[in-house]
Amino acid sequence: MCRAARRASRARRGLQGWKIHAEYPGDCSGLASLWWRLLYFQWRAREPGSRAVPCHAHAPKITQFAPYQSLKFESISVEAFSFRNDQYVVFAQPFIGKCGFLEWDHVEMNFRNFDDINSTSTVICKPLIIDNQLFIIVAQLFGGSHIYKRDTSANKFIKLQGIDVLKIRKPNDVETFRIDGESFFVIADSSKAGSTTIYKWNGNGFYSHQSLHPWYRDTDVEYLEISSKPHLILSSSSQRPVIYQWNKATKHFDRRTDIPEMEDVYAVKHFQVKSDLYICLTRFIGDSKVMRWDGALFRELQTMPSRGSMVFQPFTVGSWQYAILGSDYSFTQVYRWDAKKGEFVRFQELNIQAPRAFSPVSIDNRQFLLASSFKGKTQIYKHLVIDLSN
Ligand SMILES: [Ca+2]
Repeated sequence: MCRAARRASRARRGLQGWKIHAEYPGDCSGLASLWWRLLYFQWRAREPGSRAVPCHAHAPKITQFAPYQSLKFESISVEAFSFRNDQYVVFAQPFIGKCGFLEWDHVEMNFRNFDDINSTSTVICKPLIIDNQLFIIVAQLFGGSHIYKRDTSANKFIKLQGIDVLKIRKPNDVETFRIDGESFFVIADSSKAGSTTIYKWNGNGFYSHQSLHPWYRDTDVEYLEISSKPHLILSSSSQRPVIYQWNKATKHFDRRTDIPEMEDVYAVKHFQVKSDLYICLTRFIGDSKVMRWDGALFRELQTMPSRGSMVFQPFTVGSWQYAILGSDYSFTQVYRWDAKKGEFVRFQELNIQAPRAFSPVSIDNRQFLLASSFKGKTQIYKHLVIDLSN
């Protein structure tokens, strides 16, 4: 057995119970080649739609997400960010009522507590860095939402300002973005009386810049560029997702179009493969979808069955493009982009109780996937790459 085969065998033993996705190397000889053929055709049998990879095309690599660290709290959102050369993650913990910050411990090789912002019914803790200053938008279901600032000399978070309680009554999502050097955030409000509102940094504080779309009970907002122009996509409980385009002259967003025949979309997230733009649309029940921008509108590319899905998150790890579809009633599905097919293929199942958000993070040349769980332990997975060619 050659080194590659021994390594593959070890990797396979270590991956018991996990789906194995391998690219058939074809350039091994003798026993190794035979073993690889077996492994490869077993995989083909499980993935009947997959095509053969040319013998010389790729070094054989297996990737997977392996459980790494389990955190003893429930969470509803997660964000990873770096600030002054350190890497942090923050989880919104609605039941305890706080934004819990963790930092990477370079010695113990795990995430440890860093600091908290205490609040009530916390649903989002969104970091925003402007001119080397760290702000945290803390969205709460009760008691109004607030913005905190990191005081680096005192080593603590201090409250900077409140957010207008007339507009923001039931925040469901926050996104941050920059246009022409100016910093903004937008809060999607899911109450009938509230209004999804964009806020702008003016050098001293954040001021409401534009309210979009009252009355529709918005669940999610996504910032993206379409043909290099800033856009927002708003998902609502009561209508199809609406696309807004930035108007350079008025410095406001104008309604451009909606996404046809897509009712009941809970959230939209975008990703890019080379120069092509795609969106993942989450539906709680029925089919979640992947759509591709064709230059004029988004067209359906793929449908994935949803079993109580609140999140369909695309993300990259190195050169791999993934998308992860959470499920409240079944296993969470990880999909991996197949460049030859130009679509996602099923990749791995994860067992997470009521997943609500995912975030990848890269630290010390290690890649992790953070998974918030609304009804169980928050989970951290490590992205493993096993190179079988060495
Ligand atoms: Ca969003």
